[in-house]
Amino acid sequence: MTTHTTPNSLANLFETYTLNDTITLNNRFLMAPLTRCMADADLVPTDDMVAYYARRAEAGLIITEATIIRPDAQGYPNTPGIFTQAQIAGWRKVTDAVHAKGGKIFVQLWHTGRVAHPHFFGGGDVLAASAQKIEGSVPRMRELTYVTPKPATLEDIQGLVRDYAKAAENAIEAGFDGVEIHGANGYLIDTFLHHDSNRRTDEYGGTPANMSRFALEVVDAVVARIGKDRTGLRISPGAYFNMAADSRDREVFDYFLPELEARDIAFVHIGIFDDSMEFDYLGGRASSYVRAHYGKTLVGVGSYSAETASAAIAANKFDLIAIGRPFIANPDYVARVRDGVELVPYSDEMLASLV
Ligand code: FNR
Ligand code: 8K6
Repeated sequence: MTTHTTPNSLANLFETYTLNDTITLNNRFLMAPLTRCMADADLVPTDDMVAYYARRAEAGLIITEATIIRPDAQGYPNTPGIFTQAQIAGWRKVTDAVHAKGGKIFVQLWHTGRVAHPHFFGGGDVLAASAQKIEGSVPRMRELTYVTPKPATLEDIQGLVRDYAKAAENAIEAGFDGVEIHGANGYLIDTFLHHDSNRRTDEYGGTPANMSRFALEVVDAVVARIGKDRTGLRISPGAYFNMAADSRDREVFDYFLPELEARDIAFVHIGIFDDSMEFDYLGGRASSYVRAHYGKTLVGVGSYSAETASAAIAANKFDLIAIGRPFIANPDYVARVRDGVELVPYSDEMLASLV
């Protein structure tokens, strides 16, 4: 039998990391949020999902698949929710199973904004910053073409902020260690942060401070409800998914990042698929741009291997690494890296079942 050992060069990934006074992680690996569309018809996590997350409990922190905060947040089939008692009870089984194995788990709080589809919530408005629709249709349900969203009114905005805070409270009731607010990838919060999707002329549009207002209100409301130590945020300063780039977005994030830093939340996490992607208006990679403008815990992600992540952390490019597709292919990803065992390569066909 071959004995495997962790290559010395990867040792930094296995150091503990103190996020804050409340939470210390066993290692530097996050399981990235990964939508799997496997919740039941009531958007309740299933027993298969309990087992799926428990198998990955060795990650320093699991971020769950994006989880909707209320019915009109839904844009994909069978994505779990966290707004009914049955959903909270379903998630309680997941958090208990992960905690029993010594793991930690945050839920990713999601409203898909203009990527929502009325099919999933019995008709009604799709809310976003402005009436700028995206082209295309729902994955796996191509007959559902995206619709023109309704610009959220001031009353809608207040209701949304309340519902993010309520979802965070539900997350604590479900046993989560905290929440990651999904502010990335072109979904609701991100529609306020980019010029492509935000054409407002009121106090939520037009200037960097106004365009940052909704995101900061959500962060503040969640922090007020569950505490800053239990609140993380994912952002995409570089538009790459469900969004067109606009060089003026740079000024928005130049304003937004120091505001976030002052709030001292648990971490900021980049939303991107490949961190080697460069954005002219950010002067390079999204992660390098955020590192230069945000001085607290930063989670990198996007086509990293353990080797490239370890080198990036050693070079102080970010503090923690989130691993997505390799974690789908290898439930025991952390053990394999630690023991120097070869990884199973990811393929899209693996999305058909929860392993
Ligand atoms: C994702 N990603 C993602 N991101 C997010 O913020 N919330 C989500 O629910 C999902 N869902 C999701 C599903 C699937 C099938 C994939 C492949 C990706 C993005 C993910 O968190 C990560 O940023 C990318 O996968 C890049 O990391 P890797 O896979 O290169 O390690
Ligand atoms: C029905 C599946 C729903 C998945 C939802 C969100 C994540 C989608 C991930 C699929 C991969 C898409 C890659 C797009 C990257 C764009 C990079 C320019």
